[in-house]
Amino acid sequence: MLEVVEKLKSEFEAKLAQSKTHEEIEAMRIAYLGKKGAVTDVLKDLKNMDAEAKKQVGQQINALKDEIEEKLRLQAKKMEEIKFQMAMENAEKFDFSIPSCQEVGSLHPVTIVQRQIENIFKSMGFIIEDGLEIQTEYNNFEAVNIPKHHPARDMQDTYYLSNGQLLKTHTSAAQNAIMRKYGAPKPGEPLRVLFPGRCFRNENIDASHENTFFQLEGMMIGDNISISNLIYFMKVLLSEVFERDVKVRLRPGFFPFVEPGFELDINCLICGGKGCPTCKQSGWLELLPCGMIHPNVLTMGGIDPDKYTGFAFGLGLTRLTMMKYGIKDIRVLNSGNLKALKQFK
Ligand code: FA5
Repeated sequence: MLEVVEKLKSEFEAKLAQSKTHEEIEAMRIAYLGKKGAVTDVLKDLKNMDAEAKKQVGQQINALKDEIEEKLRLQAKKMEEIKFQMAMENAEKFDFSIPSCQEVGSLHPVTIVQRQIENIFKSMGFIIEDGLEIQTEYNNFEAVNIPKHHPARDMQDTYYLSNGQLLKTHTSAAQNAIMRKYGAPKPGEPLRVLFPGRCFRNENIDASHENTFFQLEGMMIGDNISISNLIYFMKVLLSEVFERDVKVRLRPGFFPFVEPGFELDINCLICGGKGCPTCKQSGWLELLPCGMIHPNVLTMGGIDPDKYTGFAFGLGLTRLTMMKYGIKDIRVLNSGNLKALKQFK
């Protein structure tokens, strides 16, 4: 009987060496270990043996069963490894050291200028805040001293949402929340915040007006802030961005949230001040309105106007970008025309 077991074993090994597929392995499992398999058949013969032989042959057969199972398992594993190896050899070869993308993207010109200004102001102790695009009427208007029915609301044709909120018409909408967030400044440590953002107005679109455009607002509040601080920061801003002298003019401007208020216009860099469609033939472009924060606005922001003063400015960031790069028409900046936008690196 032991010879039969030995024969079975060598027969199995010969077949196993020939096997190449999972199907063949499965067929061998059935042929040897299945209900009607060769090993099972031998087990059936045990009942005719005496006790001693039963024990000896039984052990041999059980060992063979375990061995067959293990060898089938290892053979299946080996096949998987060979399959994987072959797949790897046939796979397309990549050189991972070659840069994957030949075309490198670029930042939008407005983002480039925004970051430049942020860096200038950060170096002067300003923190950057991110105002919400959807605002309440209170934040956009009331909190900056533009009560209901005030004529200034008509100057900023507003997109209202069905829930009564609105798309912010100017970055000044964040003033109140920022004042409340940081509170009254400590002596000698003025609050200095910069808050760029996208604004929306239901405008007639032309070369210098879009219905979606960027502003960049700055605010400084302390116990001794004056117009000369305001003028200093405006000068730094423009000379750093343009890296040369640019002609500007300061004239009185009316904004309910500042008193006094100013309009800072830039001499049109597209036509050199001669007059063109970008500056509507005037030679000047409104760029940087500013002023001393109105006491009402400070009060609504929780800051005592008898103790503190401050300035604010609301730079037309999209227009500044146009002037810096000589872009004649504001629509280019919202066009998604990659060919045009990629020039500004
Ligand atoms: C304001 O929005 C004020 N909140 C600015 C301000 C802040 C004044 C703090 C004082 C103190 P104005 O509506 O003028 O102001 O807009 C500011 C700038 O945004 C303009 O000078 C202009 O450069 C830009 N701007 C306004 N409307 C448009 C538009 N439709 N398209 C592109 N740029 C615009």
